[in-house]
Amino acid sequence: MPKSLQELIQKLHEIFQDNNVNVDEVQELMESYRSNPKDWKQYAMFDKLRYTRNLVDEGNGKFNLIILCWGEGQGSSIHDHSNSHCFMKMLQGELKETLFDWPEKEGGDMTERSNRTLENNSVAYINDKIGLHRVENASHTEGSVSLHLYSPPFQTCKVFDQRTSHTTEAKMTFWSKYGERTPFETTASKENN
Ligand code: 2CO
Ligand code: FE2
Repeated sequence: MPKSLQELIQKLHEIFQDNNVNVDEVQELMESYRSNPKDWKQYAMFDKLRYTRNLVDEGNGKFNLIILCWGEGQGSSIHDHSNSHCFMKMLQGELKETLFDWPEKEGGDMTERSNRTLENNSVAYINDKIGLHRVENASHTEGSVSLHLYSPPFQTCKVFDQRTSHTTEAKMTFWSKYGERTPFETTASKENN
């Protein structure tokens, strides 16, 4: 059982040396780490306008490990994961995850398939075969922090307008990398989903 985030990262590197990802193994490993804010607070930078994406580790090119900070009421658009695996572990607070089917055609409303609340230390998994999701911090009193593993890493994803199903490409950007705020020039206008 990893006793720190550093130990978890070390074990993830070992697992991902193998080219076949075993989803259950990764999910169980991430679940077995008990969140300790001392391990990750250097990466946890909040913005008052939107959720932030903070790069922690590039997994030897096999995965990206990112800490996302969700202020009160902040959430994502409906989005896909560019054919990657997405693991999402709660480090602090709670997040609401709402699942959607891929739209069959543009013009119609996207209806919710289901939703659930992710509690601290739990790990959720999604990929494009499972569907699309929206993630939000519904709390009015507490920020949420989550640890995301994407494999392979991706730089863009699709975002969807819930009313029309209209699809656009969004660039994935980092608010910080390795605990250092990303210079303003490289994070232009269209951050996150
Ligand atoms: N996929 C979103 C992002 O990386 C966060 S929602 O959880 O997968 O910005
Ligand atoms: Fe997502």
